[in-house]
Amino acid sequence: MILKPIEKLSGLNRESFKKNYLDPMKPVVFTDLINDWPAKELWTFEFFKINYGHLKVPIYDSSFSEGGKNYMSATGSMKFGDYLDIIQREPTQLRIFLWNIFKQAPELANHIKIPNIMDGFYNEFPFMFFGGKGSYTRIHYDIDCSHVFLTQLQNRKRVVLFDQDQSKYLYHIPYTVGCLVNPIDPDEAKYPGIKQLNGYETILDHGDTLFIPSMYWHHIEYTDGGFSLSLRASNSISLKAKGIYNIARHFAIDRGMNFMLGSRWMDMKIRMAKRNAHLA
Ligand SMILES: O=C(O)CCC(=O)C(=O)O
Ligand SMILES: [Fe+2]
Repeated sequence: MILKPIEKLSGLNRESFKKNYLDPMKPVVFTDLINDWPAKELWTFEFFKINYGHLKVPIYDSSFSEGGKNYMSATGSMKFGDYLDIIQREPTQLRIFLWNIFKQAPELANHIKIPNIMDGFYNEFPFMFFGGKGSYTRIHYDIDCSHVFLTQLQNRKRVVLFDQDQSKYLYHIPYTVGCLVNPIDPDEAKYPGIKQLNGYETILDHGDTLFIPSMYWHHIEYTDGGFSLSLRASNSISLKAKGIYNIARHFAIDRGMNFMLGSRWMDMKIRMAKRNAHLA
């Protein structure tokens, strides 16, 4: 497996971003995209605890992607302040995933700004991700096919990326946006295709923004307890159409089969993933 470091740049303008990263679908880290956001300095653990600690938040653990009962759903809920205490204090697998905090706290939108590095940002879908030290968001690609701008706002996280052309060596699980391989802890004996993998990696520091091109595989490891915010953008009708198709297929086929067959459906998909990698 080869993992190349992702370039970290400041001062990128629209033209050079389009030419060198957006059009060729190449990831890059901006070190200065949010320099004008009040959130960059304001949003600390203490800030959220004092002002929003009372909110109830959905909590996820590692069963999120493991098929069966908890597949793709929250494990429970907790007071936001209690959750922040935990991730500040100790390693934990507990995460808050894809949380639109602005629905409960619309005034927070004044602390961020939609970048003008490209057109097509969805103003209504800023999501937040929180995780404890040692937790991870398993490798997946985003089902809606938008480009993602992931900004680190507290401490650091490690991100590993792969283009779609690597799907077979990742043992992509059919009908899902997930795969069998864990790129941080690769088991080459079980998944020999891993040796062919060619991807990217980076550590996001406070204030860094990672451009994840549409449909790129991403695996995120919380090297520290911390949080980030993602903004999404789509610059083409065909990407939007693909996203809608993907979401419809997921709900019709994957969730439906999971409902009927439970963990047997996951077993079937795993066999298909292994067969595809073997053929490749
Ligand atoms: O940071 C994370 O834990 C997950 C981020 C992610 O998957 C996304 O922004 O699409
Ligand atoms: Fe994602």
